[in-house]
Order: sequence, then C-alpha cells, then structure tokens
Amino acid sequence: MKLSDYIVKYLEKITDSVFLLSGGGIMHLVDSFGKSNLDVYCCHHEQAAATAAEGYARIKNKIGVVCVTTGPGGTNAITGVAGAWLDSIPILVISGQVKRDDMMPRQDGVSTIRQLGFQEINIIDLVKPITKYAVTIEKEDQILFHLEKALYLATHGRPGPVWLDIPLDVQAAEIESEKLESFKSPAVSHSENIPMAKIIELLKKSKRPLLIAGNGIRLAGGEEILWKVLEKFKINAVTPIFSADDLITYEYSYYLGRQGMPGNESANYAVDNCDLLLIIGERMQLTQTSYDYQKFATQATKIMVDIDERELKKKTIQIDIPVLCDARIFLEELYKEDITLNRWDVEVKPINSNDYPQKKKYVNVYKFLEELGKYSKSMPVATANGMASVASHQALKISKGQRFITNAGLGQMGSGLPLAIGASVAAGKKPVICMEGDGSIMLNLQDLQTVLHHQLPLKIFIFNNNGYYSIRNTHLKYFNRVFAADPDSGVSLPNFEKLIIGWGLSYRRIANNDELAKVKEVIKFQGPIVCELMIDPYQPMLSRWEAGLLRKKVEQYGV
Ligand SMILES: Cc1ncc(C[n+]2csc(CCOP(=O)(O)OP(=O)(O)O)c2C)c(N)n1
Ligand SMILES: [Mg+2]
Repeated sequence: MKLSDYIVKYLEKITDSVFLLSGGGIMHLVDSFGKSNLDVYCCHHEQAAATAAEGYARIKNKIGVVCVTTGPGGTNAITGVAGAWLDSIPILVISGQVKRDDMMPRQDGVSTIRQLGFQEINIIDLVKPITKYAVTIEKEDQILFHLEKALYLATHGRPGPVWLDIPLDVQAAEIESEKLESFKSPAVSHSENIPMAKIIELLKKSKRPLLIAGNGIRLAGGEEILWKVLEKFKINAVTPIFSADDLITYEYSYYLGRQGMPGNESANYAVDNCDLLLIIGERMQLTQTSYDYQKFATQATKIMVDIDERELKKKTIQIDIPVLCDARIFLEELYKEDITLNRWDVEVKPINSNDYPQKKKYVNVYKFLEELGKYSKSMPVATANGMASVASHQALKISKGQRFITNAGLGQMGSGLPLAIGASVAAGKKPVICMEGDGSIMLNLQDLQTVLHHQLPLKIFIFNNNGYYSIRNTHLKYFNRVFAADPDSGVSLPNFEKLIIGWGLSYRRIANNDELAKVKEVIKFQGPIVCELMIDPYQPMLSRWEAGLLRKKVEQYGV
C-alpha cells in the first residue's frame, strides 16, 4: 500500500475533516486525500488552515488535522500552531518535506548548510518549542509508530499540537501495512494524589470561597461533572475571560462573570475579596492575575488544580495547595464529598450599555452586543482580539451549552475568521457568529473565499472603528500621539461594502443604534453574510482592573 494512502486511511479513523493548502511537496498526500472519505477544506493561507483546525478541535473536543507543504507551507502554519500550543488545543500538522536525497546534510543533528532541496526548511527545529512532538519521518516502516505516538501525545496529559514532517519519497513509498511497528502507550497510573481532606477542611472553614473554572475542565471532558459540582456546592464561580467564558453561564445562579483585567466587576471583586480560591484547569495567565500579580487574591488561601506541574510553580501566582491532577478526576472526587459551603452574596453587575455614551452617528458596541445576545442563542461565537473580542467577552450573554471561542494566549489578529470556519465545519456546517476587527480581519481576509466556496453560513460582524482602536489608545496614553493605527497615521482599510459585494458575499451595514434591528435579520439570514458595524472610534469601554483594586476592608464583608 502507498504510504500516503495509509496515512489518509488512518486519519479517516480519527476525524472527518482536514484543512489544507496544496503543494508539490505534499502531492502524494493531496492525491490520497482526494480519494478519501474525508471532507477537505482548502484554505488560502496555512495560518488560516492551522487556526481552522484549532476552531474545529475546540468545538469537537477532538484533534484537528492540517496538511501543508514544504518550506513556506510549514512556516505559514506556525502562528496557528503557536496559538494551539498556548491554549492546549490538540492539532496534528502533517507537512511535506523534500525527498530524503535532497535533504541537507547534518552533523550531530545540526544542518551544515542552509538548504539543499528547493523549498527545504528544517521545520522540525522551528516548531519543536511549540509542539508536544515533532519529527521528520525518514523510515517508512515507522509511519504507524509516529502517527500513534503523535496522536497519543496531542490528546493525553496537557493537550497540544504535534507535527509530522514527511519527505516526498516517503509519502510515495510502498509499505506492508501489517508489518508496521506500532506505538505502545505508557501505562497510566490512576492514583492521583489529591490532598482532599485538607481541601475539604479549608472549604468548610472558608467564609468567602470562590471557584475559577478554566478550559482545562472542558479539555478533560469535565463539563458535566463541573455543573454537578456547582449545583451541589453552590459555590460562587467565575470564568477566566477569553479562555473559558462558555464553561459556566448565567443560568447558574452563583455565576459572577468573566474574570481578568478587562473582565467584569463582580468577578474581579470576588477575586479581590475571597478568602479561599479554588482554581481548576486554568493556568492563570497575566490577563487573569494582572501585571500587579503580587496583589492577586492576597486574602485567599489558593488551591490550584492543574495537569502541568510547571504551571503550579510559576512566579506570577503563589499557590498554597498545588494539586497535580486531571481536572475531571479532581471534580469527580470533590463531588463525592458532603459539605455545605458558606454562602457569600456578591451582587452581579452586568454591563449596562446606557452607562456608555450613545452618539447619533455611531453604533454603541455594548448596545449592539445586547441586541446580538437576544438572537444568537446556541450559535457558536468566535472572536480574535481588539474591541470585537474584548467587548464581546465582557458583555455578550451566552446560554448554557453555547460555545464562545477565542485564542486567549496568543491573541493573534486574523484568528476569528478561521476559528469560525473550523467551528462551523465541526458543527456540521452550522451557522457560527464571527466577530472581527476592521484591522484584524485583514490578516486572514483571503479565507472569505473558503467561506463562500463551502457556503459556510457564518455571520461575520466587522467592527469598523477606524483602524486599530486598541493601538490608538495605547499610543495616546503613553506618547500622547498616534502612529501606525489609523488612516491619518499610516493604516488605511478597504471599503468593506465594495469589497464584500465584489467578493460575491451578502453585505449589510449597521450605521447607528437606530439600525440595530438589522442584527436579527443578519442572524436569521440563510448562508454566509458580512455585517459592518460603524462604531465610535472613541467608544469608551469598561475600565480595566488591576489586582487589589476592588478589595474591601475585612469588617465590611458582613460574613
Ligand atoms: C498578528 C498580530 N499582529 C499585531 C498585533 C498587535 N495588535 C493588537 S490589537 C491591534 C489592533 C487591532 O485592530 P482591530 O482588529 O481593528 O481591533 P480594534 O483594536 O480596532 O478594536 C494590533 C495591531 C496582534 N495582536 N496580532
Ligand atoms: Mg478596529
């Protein structure tokens, strides 16, 4: 059997879809994909292909698969892989490599020249620091071993991306599929070391306990048990803004919102004032602790449950009880306990759009999000960064089970559209809401063609705020002038109306608050549609939190 056919047969067992961009360096693989039962989505940039695989993996909670060619195909995919690495999303990248005879000579593993084969690049050394496993497969009879090992590593322990680089002649090689070496997965010991007695004692003693529930819970398949734990213990809970805002929703009576620097006041108040903080499956990046991390939850005894030991020991968070454990197993063990926690009431203050200036000429971003929240129930939502992501994560109400995906660690511009593509594919070509900045969407605009080609029914909202709102604000704050952020300072953007219509996609514009009724029309529209929102370039947003800002004096708690 031809090796490329063997790979594709193997992939048919683990996924239904592949994101790829063709090339001579993967011609055998591409031909095999063409003969397979897999749905192949040909993207127009490898960054988009890798990020679409991330979106797919997030929605399915299964591995996403990408195939890219030698040299530039691989290097273009790196940003998507970096995002998956930081947010622990399992994706498998298969890249082509020049044929073995054309590969550069190496001495002690180091290439002695820059290149031998055309479009050759040592991609493995480039991606090693951002993958759990990355190898060039130089022996055809090891293909099964590497596939199995890569898949195992991507999806076990802390998940993440893996990369298999396959020289052209290896792709074309004939193999005897019954005689292939296979990978023996290590025996996993299930004896997790949870100091439960101590944790229970602390929970019982606590007057103001708080839970931060992170995406590690979803990755571990622990959503269901999380909700059971919430219902049983009625603990106040927050989600880390951007990374897990869809894990707990306001259907839970004691949900206090999205926590972090740009997050909700109630959630940050709870962190500043809790006396016991239980963090599960969340690595607590600086967005959560703030740069003033020495002041983070200083009144609280901190218990942190994570599967990655190194996250429990980093300098930006001082943990009293580190628990090296799978998030789902921890929740299952906790659920077995019978204790009543002290109730500590925190007033939930959702963002009220009326607290922000309403100008006749523009859409108020929070008004728009209120309107969107009425119609977007159950549709997955994808965002990248900038106001389109920040304001949405602050204010968009979602319902239980609805997904809300964003790359929280890399925050790369241009990721919203491909995340939405992958999400729609994963959901069986269902509608997905995509919110992108006018600046951000430019970085993967080309993949509107993928949306059009496959008629993926995305509802794409472009937040037109005259360029890079976030950058403008930063420069005004630090330098009192603006550069490289809007048309007057060197960054102009296209006429989106002409562009989208010229592209053959449907277009709507919402020019001001009076036109917000169009949101419903856009959401109910059959097929893909782009809606441009004309937002005040100086739209004020919720003020940022720094650790300790909302801390009260102890005697004020009343508990
Ligand atoms: C790939 C990448 N390049 C640069 C940045 C730095 N950056 C952060 S926000 C931003 C501006 C984003 O503009 P837009 O998408 O229009 O959002 P806005 O801030 O205007 O709401 C830039 C350049 C980034 N996050 N990602
Ligand atoms: Mg913008």
